[in-house]
Amino acid sequence: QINEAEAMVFSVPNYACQRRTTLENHNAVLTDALSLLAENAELEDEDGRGVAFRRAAAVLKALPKPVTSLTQLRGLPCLGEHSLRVIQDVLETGSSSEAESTKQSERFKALKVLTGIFGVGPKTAAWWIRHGINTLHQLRASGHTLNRAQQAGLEHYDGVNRPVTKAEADAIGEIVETAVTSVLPGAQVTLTGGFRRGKLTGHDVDFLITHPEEGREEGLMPKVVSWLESQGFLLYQKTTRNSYLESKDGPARPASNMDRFERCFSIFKLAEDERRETKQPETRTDGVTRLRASEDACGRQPALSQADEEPKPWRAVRVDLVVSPISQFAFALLGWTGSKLFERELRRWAGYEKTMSLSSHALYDNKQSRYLKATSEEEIFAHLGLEYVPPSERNA
Ligand code: DGT
Ligand code: MG
Repeated sequence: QINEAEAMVFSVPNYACQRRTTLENHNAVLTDALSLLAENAELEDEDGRGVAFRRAAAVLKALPKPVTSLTQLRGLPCLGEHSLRVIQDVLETGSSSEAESTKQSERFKALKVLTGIFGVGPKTAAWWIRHGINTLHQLRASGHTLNRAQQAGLEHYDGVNRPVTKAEADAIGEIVETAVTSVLPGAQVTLTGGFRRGKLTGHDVDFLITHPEEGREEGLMPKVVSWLESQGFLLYQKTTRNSYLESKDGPARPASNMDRFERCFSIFKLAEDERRETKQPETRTDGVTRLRASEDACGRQPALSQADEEPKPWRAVRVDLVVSPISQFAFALLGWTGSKLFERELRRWAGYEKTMSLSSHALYDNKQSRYLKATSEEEIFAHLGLEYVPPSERNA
């Protein structure tokens, strides 16, 4: 037991975008419990409660040392009564009884299984549960009509719910790069999402595509998708068109955070040999990187989980593609790198502290009634009066 008087009292700024949050987490037991409760709130379609738990977890992720006593947390932001109760329970007993009982509840398990189907959200899952459907087996047997996304989600359930490794993300990056430069030479592909923040695994792979000449990116997505489809890389895809420039009020103040880029939600078919071999020049010449990539790619899951099933020479991977004009690229890059909470906090900071509106397209200054241009993420942070935070420190 550490003497309370000796224990360090922590201090962190209010907004996650003012903090540097690396992947090194000294309070994983606490943040796992709070994240589980956040996930449960989101699965129950109670986003407000979800955000409160996410904010509390993010504060603990930013601490330089493990928390040993509640008094160290005095004065910290975003720690509500409920979160503090959870923290106290973990500090006193080693685990959170609320998180543990939630994890074991039939409802949580059912919601998690059903929303694990690509194309199924909390509302659909809750509706199914009300109609006695708690498992994939029951769903299949029920004869409920599924839309195209859900059908694909059910068919590729195991692949879509298996973590994607960095090696697999790089292999898909190569395929996307080949597709994009085949249909539009000079176009550029950037890996965004969690992998850009340095995560070693992810639930999907996110890419941002642009062209250095404004306007050349128009109509690019259907061509990329056709190319990928013709090569047999897509198990499912749905493309939504850019409506930002077409909206009636023109490129006026973006009304919501809703993304209006050309976007493709897809499920990729990634062959075993592609997963094993990363053909990027830098990995080919760098023995160490390639060795690590191969280890990741043929690691535990395939051999073990598919041992008693029909072995597949490929796996399914969720991939998101977004096309942005170069004039909005910096905003899109910032908006698609995450984490989700970091993004939310950036927008909250912009609105409450700066009277500005930030989206993945633009930054609007409500006081000056004008857009603030930026060609880099650094410029956007500067407009917002924030110290620049690199992607690897946006893991809030
Ligand atoms: P993951 O994939 O679970 O390992 O983790 P992330 O951080 O890659 O999360 P993901 O893939 O859900 O989203 C990546 C980032 O893209 C996320 O931080 C926020 C952003 N994002 C996702 N969906 C949308 C959207 O519909 N609109 C906008 N503007 N941004 C989005
Ligand atoms: Mg992602």
